[in-house]
Parts: sequence; C-alpha cells; structure tokens
Amino acid sequence: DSGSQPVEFYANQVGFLPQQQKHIVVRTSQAVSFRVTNTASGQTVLEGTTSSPDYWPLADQTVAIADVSSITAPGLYRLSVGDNSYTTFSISVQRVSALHDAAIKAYYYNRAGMALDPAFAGKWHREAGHTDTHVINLNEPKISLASPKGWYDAGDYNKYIVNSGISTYTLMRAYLDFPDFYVQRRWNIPESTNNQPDLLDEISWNLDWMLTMQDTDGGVFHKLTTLNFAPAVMPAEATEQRYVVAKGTAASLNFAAVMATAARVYPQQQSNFLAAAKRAWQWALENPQVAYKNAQNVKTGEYGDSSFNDEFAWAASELFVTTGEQDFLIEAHRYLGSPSTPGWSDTMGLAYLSLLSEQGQNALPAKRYQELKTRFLDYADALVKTSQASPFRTAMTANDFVWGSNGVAMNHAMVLASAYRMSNNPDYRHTFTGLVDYVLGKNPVDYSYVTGFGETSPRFIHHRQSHADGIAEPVPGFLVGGAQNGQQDNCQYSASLPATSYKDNWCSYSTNEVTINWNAPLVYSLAAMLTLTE
Ligand code: G3I
Ligand code: 9MR
Repeated sequence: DSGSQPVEFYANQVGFLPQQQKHIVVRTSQAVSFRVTNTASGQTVLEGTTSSPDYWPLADQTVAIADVSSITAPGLYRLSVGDNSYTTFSISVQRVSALHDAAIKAYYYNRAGMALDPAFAGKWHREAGHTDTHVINLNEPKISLASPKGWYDAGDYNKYIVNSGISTYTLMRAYLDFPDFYVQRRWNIPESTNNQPDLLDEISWNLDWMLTMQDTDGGVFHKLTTLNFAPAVMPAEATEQRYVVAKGTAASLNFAAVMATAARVYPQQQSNFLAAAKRAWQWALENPQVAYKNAQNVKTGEYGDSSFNDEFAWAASELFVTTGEQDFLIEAHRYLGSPSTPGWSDTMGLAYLSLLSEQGQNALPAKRYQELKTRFLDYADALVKTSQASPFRTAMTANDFVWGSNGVAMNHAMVLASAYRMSNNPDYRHTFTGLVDYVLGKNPVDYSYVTGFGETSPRFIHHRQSHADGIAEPVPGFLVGGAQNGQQDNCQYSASLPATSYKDNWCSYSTNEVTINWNAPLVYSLAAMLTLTE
C-alpha cells in the first residue's frame, strides 16, 4: 500500500467506553484494510477491512466504516491505513466521566445572579450579573417584580420558560433514571459540600427562578428579557432593563409539567411544587390557545409555538404520574399523539418518557403501559434503521439538520437510551452511543462539538461570556448547535450542505451558539452510557 493516497478519518475524539460499539469513519471510495496498534506497546491488536463505502448526500462524502469494537482494553490506539494515514483513539472510562462532569458543570457557568468564584470557576471566574430584583411587567399592571436566579438560556442572557422547562425536565429525568450514578457524584460547585447531590442543587437554581415566573392567577410569563439582545459584554456589564412579557399556554403547561416532576424529585417540597403545577394547569385549561408572539419592540428569542397538544399531553402525564389521579390520565389520553424526539417546541416524547418510567409504570394500567411501550419502541426502531443505513452510522436524516442539530442528535440518543432501558436490545445501545460519537467527532466536519474536549473543538462560540472574558479558551463543557444550512446569520460559510455547514466563529449564532436545552440531553446520554454500557 505504500505510496497510496492519504485518507481522512472521523472518530470520536474524546474516548470510547470499553464495552461500547466503536465505529471509525474512513473517507475512501473503496474498501481498505486497516491495522490498529496500541501506542504504548507498539503491538498490533487488530487487523481488518472496512465496510464497502457509501455516499452520504447530506455531506457529499463517500466513506466506509472501520469497526474496532473488539478492542476493549483501556488505552490509546493508532488506527492506520496504508503507510501514510492514521488517526488515534482512546478507550477510557475516565475521559467519558470527565466529559459528563464538564457538561453538567456548564450550567453553573451559566447561572444568572451569582458571581463565579475562582475556587469553582477557575480562570472563568466572573462577577455576578442580572440579579433581576427589579424586573418590569411589559403589560398591565406595569409593576416591578423580583425574578432572580435561573440559568441564562444560551449565549444570550435572557431566561425563557419554554426552553428552561425542557432543560430542567431532562436533567431531572437523568436524576430519576440514574439515581445511583448521581447520589455521590460531585463536580465542584458552591453547594458540593452540602448533603444533597450536586445535580439536585444545580436544578434547584433554575426551579427557584421558574417559580417566580408564575403570576398570581396561575399563568406563567413566557420569558424574562431585555428588549434587544445584549452586546457581547460580560454579565455584570449587561445592565439594560429587563422585563417579563405576556403569559402563554405553552409556558404555563411547560411549567406545570416541570413542577409536577419536581414534586417527585424533591419530596420535602412536594406540596409547594404540586400546588404551583396545578394552578398553572388550571390557567391553561381556561386559556388553551394563547400563543406567544413577540411584541414589536421585543427583538429577543421568541420560542414561538402555536400547537399545544404536546404540552397538554406532557403536563397531564406528569400530573398523573405524580398524583395517580385518573382525571389527569384521561387528559393525557386525550392529547397523547405519536412519540417523537423531544425538542423545545415538541414535548410529546417527554410525556412518553415519564409514562414509561418506573413511576409511570407503577401508576398506569398494565395493558396501557404495554401499548405505549410498543409505540415508543417502534419509534426507536425507526431510529435504529436510519443509523444502520447511514454511511456515518448515525441516526440523523435531512429533517434533523435544523438550528441545534446537535441537540436533535442528543435527544435522539436520550430516546434510544430509554428504549434500551426498557428492552435491553443492544441495537438501541449501539445507536445511541453512535450518536454520542457523532457529536464527539464522528462527523463530516471533524469537530468534537463540545468545548474543551477533543483534538479539534469549538473555540469561538456564540457565548457572550466566552467572547468577552479575554480568555482564549471558551467556557468548557458546552455542546454547540452544530451543522445546518439555514445560514440565518451573516457569516461566510465554506460549505453549504446540511451536515457540513458549520463555522467555528462568533458570527455563527445559527451553528455555533450553545444552549441549556442542547446540553441537557448530552448530560443525560453520558450518564446513560456510564451507567448502561459497562
Ligand atoms: O416553524 C417552522 C416550521 O413550520 C418549519 O417546518 C421548520 C422547517 O425548518 O422551521 C420552523 O421554524 C424554525 C423554528 O426554529 C421553529 O422550530 C426556524 O426555521 C428556525 O430558524 C428556528 O430556530 C430557532 C432559533 O432560536 C431562531 O428563532 C431555534 O430552534 C432555537 O433553538 C433558537 O433559540 C435561540 C433563542 O431564540 C435565543 N437564545 C439562544 C437560542 C439558541 O440559538
Ligand atoms: O446573539 C443573538 C443570539 O444569542 C440569538 O440566538 C440569535 C437568534 O435569535 O440572535 C443573535 O443576535 C443577533 C440578532 O438576532 C441580529 N443581529 C446580530 C445579533 C448577533 O450579534
């Protein structure tokens, strides 16, 4: 093979777990033989041939798969093709574990209303911003209210209920599904020395804020925001007046679902959370069609959504699982549609996750549980098929390459991890770890899409703190939105296909911003991997 053309590889750049399926993408138009050596000993541990190549139109690339799954010993390896092409990969529980902790620590870095102390934030320490003690109601009555704490949504400094809700739920889902994993786990946040798991402390920071967004009539304000996006300055310098805006059906139902879930996660505060959930639910019943739209002078994220069946199904399901009250089950049945991959505007899948959880199973009639499980696994089967037929072995189709495609990938992964927990079918496990590999480098732009992790990871994210802090490295542990070719900003992109249109530049808020709702299913997926694949 000497003198052959060099080939490129796309591999998970962070690390595989010992027992997981390990596929490395090789860019080649014909099947090639490969060799894997252990870099420490120099010994050859595997020789093989790639699959026959396939063309992926979403990336305009022809690639084959080198399957190195049979290697399970922790270590650093070199995969080579011919004499002049190689890549390295690592098998390490510790690396995956460190990534998990960084992905959840990202929430601490995005806390509103708190100074980040060097003891916890290291070089990314900063002053507090956005105490939100005097927020004005944009509508009548124009009173001032206190709405402190919470997480910044993203690279901007606003706080949006709909998006906060799915993020908070997903992290609570991780806690409910993997309690043993989280009970002792700590990642050096200010609350790490108390008796509560760090995950519950982190989530509380946001639940406390969400509770303040409920009006006296039970309805929930859609968001807390400045009129325009802040410039790229640190939180303490972003001092424009903040407002709460109109109440809406989506925000109220989303809030009801989250608070009903919180009532199960925090037993000592059960009655408080449940009462808040029921009041928001009641408001939504009386105001079932109030879609939020930005007023003309409000230019920040809209998170607009005018179809509410999924939010009704989700809220009713959570209220049912928490209370066991049949009225809520009837409502859940009324609104429950087909399963889908969750996202901020589509929460139907979240209803399924809760109804099919251990607590849901205990509350549901057995026959009904089986029906829902069958539907859910059918949906997961379709994701498996997509992945198996995909040249990159990743369950991503053209429809998935929207703003936040990496979030879509991780929400697919969460669905599949849940399917695996219900059935033990290894195809689900392979498909979900294949998606994690995708965001960590097994993709056609060859980026590990999580800041601070992997050989090539985003450095110029659309994250105001990271842009303004004068520190070369961005805040670590954040998953960027990822490739999609809407190109809704004014960046110059060198590629225009759905899976290759990505730019590591501040200007690219449509591919290189970070959000709490994309990180949450990453956290879930990594906890699932560390719990389920070993
Ligand atoms: O509603 C249409 C739908 O009818 C159509 O089928 C579909 C096809 O692509 O597009 C739908 O609209 C999309 C909309 O999200 C709803 O899904 C838009 O194309 C898409 O541009 C829009 O992207 C959202 C973006 O804000 C712009 O509004 C992202 O999902 C959302 O994650 C993002 O969120 C922002 C916040 O506003 C502000 N904070 C940062 C955050 C992340 O960038
Ligand atoms: O910086 C904003 C980012 O956080 C949002 O996600 C994005 C989409 O709503 O909008 C960004 O703000 C841009 C604004 O919409 C248009 N002018 C340029 C702003 C970015 O510098």
